[in-house]
Amino acid sequence: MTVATAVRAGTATLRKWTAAEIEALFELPFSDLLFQAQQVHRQHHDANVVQRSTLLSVKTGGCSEDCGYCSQSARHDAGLEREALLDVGEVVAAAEAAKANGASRFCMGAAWRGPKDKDLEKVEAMVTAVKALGLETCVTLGMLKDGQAERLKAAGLDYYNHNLDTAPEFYGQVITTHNQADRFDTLDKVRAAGINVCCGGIVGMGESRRARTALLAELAVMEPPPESVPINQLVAMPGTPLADAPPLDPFEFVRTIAAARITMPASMVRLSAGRQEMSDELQALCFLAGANSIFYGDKLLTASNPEASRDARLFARLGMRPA
Ligand code: SAM
Ligand code: DTB
Ligand code: SF4
Repeated sequence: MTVATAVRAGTATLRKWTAAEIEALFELPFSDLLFQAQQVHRQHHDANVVQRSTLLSVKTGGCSEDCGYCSQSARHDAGLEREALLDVGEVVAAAEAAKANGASRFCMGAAWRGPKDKDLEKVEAMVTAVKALGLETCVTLGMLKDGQAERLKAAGLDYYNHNLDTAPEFYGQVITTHNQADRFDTLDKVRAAGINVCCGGIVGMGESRRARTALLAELAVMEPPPESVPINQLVAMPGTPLADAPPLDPFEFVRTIAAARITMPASMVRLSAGRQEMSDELQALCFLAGANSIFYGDKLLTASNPEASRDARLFARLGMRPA
């Protein structure tokens, strides 16, 4: 059965996608690819609804890792002040504001290789307090040790974000202080603890199309696929090794979203970092390609994101409903 036949027959979920098959999706005429993505999208989701998650950096800068895209690595000079872990009260105030603005999920990020047990106590308190506000909870803290995922689950954690970031063949050119085997180890711990998995990657780092398809293949063959799949467009942060990465063709970004939608039909595909640099028209194409979630609020972790009022205007123009 060809990819197209499988998609039309609605059996796409049963397929083990290979990078070559996903490359064939990328090679389709743009309109054909978007048509397939729309069909899959509408079989599994309300095509006019967008879920909104708000991010907060609860521990900024000074990270031991060397991820080439990241402003928070201690090895790059992106001009960031290194900050201590926030107090629970500050986090609750930000979560209340996010809820008042309409976010349904609150995601707390820390610039760590992984949490120390002592730090985790404070993060557990944050998770419990944010959950008590009636928000879904998500954290991204780096690599977890045995027992830490269970502690987070007991505190009320709904989602753990841990990205594969890029294809195995490109990974070592971007990050040398950990590898994808380490990432899978943490993803296994999260899944085993009964926490929903949020896992995606970054495009626009100078990777090949083949690398983009290999990343999607790794995500799509997970059993089960991640519940949330953030597709980040590189935000080229001054002072990082990727500050001068050549910009990606916007249509290639849309193709990446469409291929994520087709290969992971039931997942929430999040149009993640990079929206501030996108036109409304490009974002509309991403929604047409099957994106149904965004980061919402004027800041990501350290980079800026569109103001809530700009998103409200965009949704109104497109007749889309936030969730
Ligand atoms: N330290 C933890 C980790 O690396 O897993 C959690 C925080 S880290 C900032 C979370 C994710 O943000 C990364 O995996 C990467 O996908 C994304 N990210 C970081 N900097 C980015 C940038 N400049 N542009 C796009 N995405 C970025
Ligand atoms: C994800 O995939 N993207 C978010 C979230 N998970 C933690 C982070 C984007 C960071 C963008 C750059 C910055 O704000 O420093
Ligand atoms: Fe550290 Fe995460 Fe940034 Fe890598 S992406 S340098 S692990 S904060």
